Amino acid sequence: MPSEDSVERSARAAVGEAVDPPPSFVEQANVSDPGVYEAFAEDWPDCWDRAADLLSWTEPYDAVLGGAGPPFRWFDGGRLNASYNCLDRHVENGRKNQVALTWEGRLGESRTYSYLELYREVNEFAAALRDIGVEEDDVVTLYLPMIPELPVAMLACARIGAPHSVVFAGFSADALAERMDDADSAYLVTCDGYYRRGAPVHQKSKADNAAIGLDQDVTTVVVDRLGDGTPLAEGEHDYEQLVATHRGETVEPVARDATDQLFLIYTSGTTGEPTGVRHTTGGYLAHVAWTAHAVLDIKPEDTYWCSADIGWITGHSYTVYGPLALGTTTMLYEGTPDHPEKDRVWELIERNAVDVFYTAPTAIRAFMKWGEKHPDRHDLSSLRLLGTVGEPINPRAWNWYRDHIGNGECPVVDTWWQTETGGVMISTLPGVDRMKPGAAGRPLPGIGADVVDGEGEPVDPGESGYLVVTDPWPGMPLSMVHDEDWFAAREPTRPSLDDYDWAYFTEDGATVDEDGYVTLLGRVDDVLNVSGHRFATMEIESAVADVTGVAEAAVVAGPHELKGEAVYAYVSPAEGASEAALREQVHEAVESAISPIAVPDVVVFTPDLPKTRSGKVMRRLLESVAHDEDLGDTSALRNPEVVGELESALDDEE
Ligand code: 6R9
Repeated sequence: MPSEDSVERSARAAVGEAVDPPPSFVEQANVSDPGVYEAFAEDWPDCWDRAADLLSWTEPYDAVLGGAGPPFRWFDGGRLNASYNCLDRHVENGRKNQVALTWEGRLGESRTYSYLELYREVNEFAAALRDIGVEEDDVVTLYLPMIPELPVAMLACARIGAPHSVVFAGFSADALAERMDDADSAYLVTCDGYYRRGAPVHQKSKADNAAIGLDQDVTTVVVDRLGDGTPLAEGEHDYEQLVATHRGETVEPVARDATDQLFLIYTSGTTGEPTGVRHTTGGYLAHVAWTAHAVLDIKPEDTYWCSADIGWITGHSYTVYGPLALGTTTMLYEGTPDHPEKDRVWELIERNAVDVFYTAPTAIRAFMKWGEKHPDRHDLSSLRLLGTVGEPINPRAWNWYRDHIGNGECPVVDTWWQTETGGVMISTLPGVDRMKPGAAGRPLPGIGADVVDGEGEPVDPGESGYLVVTDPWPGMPLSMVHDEDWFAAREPTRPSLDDYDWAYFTEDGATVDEDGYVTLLGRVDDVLNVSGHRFATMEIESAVADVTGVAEAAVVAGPHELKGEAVYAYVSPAEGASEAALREQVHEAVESAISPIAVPDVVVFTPDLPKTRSGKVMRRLLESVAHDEDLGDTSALRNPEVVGELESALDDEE
């Protein structure tokens, strides 16, 4: 297990000098009362009424928190509809002409939807989905790039109570098939193709390949993204035509129980198999609306941009549901940050007068590398708040972001959370707290979290340990697909949490300082975080090991200046296999089994993998080799001679 080592390895993370939020920000902040932490603590769990109050309920709930143990039932007895909350109520409140969605397309196109326009298209597509047979609780898979039809389809599903399962567009046919099979999803919305860095990606043929291996018959809707009219097979539907057929129709939003599933999203867990996390309608929506309000300080009149792809949880919570529930203008960008020029992001912020920008450390590190001349060319004075998510951010990048993008005046929120948590759990409140570059902050009001040692005892300030969540939170999932007892099952893994009535182990290492600020140290399980995207080492490893000519393979995380972590594949080739050809095949295999993002950065060939006497591959050692660290005692190895070969093979590689 790499656990303790990886905690130690990253324990070098330093925290920079604390900074106060500027008074001008505090004055206008959605939440600026320092008493908010105490107020929540005194009134837990009823404090979460404040989050629920940001929503419109068809039926009020009987209890803020129901259930004495997992599954907890947040806002039990309440009924609501997420699409009503994101659309209808803003239209009804005289805000129909405000822009809900502004889209910047890859080919330089742009489109905006007012709340009324978005409401109409969502209604029409909801009617269309019903027409092709989708019923309440049917899972609809959405396999689309960053185009407006993606949030439209999500909200249309939400309207009729059909959980969506968004599969990141960059995932392969195999990955799509695996997720559709697991979710038993018989409906798919995809597109003909799209351009990535000028090259066409044939999305529809990936979708077709996925469907071949599935037991269920799949009904497919295709968006004509390339604009060249895709020929459709029997039983396939064209998005435009479907919507046109239902022009002007409205669909009554289905009242869902607060604990009914809003959507399903797959993430990489320790097991190596993608796990489907089911998020609820009431708790999830309340959590993301509240955190979008309190942490991201979103106001209805803002233009807000979260650069994450909707294929990941961040895009679900903070591009779609949180901002639209609050009635703001949310921006969607289809392109890449360096195309056509490396100032693309800043040009978009200037042109759209973006107020709040939320991105990932991996992007910030790339911006730093490209240099401040790019942001300096643009007027970024519309920005009021900056946020980051997905990985630890080092103080240097944090300060660069604040100085060069925020002109030293915008607070920066470093928000820690996970697919499993649904929304932000640890961050500073920008209108209340001092910021410490490199530390995410305290658990938010109403959130219980501790850093504990292996025995489950809270560690002393400055010591590293495991981050655990000690109280239920509204955005918690009801369950994982096929694993109803997921929370219970995760409890005893590591560390020991026997002393807690209930706790959730996040699989992250962390330290905490004397003010309760948490600094994250990275995953302690076998999950890689490449540019903020989660992959299980086992997932990648099995794709590599499947290549003919690979005798044995192991995949570990290595360092990467921009991506945070790099994928290192150690391959022992079969007799007579050509290394050059194998390297190519390994790249292709991972790209087709998972995604181009997961393709190994480094492939090291070695005659043998280092093994313990019981024959287990010593991953810890492979990680240390990748990090160019002292290897410590290798005497427990069955084949210690392989170590020197590995090091020199890696030197050649680099
Ligand atoms: C939202 C999201 C979750 C994992 C998480 C942790 C890492 C996320 C972080 C952070 C340090 C932050 N992580 N935010 N690490 N500081 N502010 O990213 O969800 O894709 O499920 O990843 O990402 O390791 O456990 P997800």
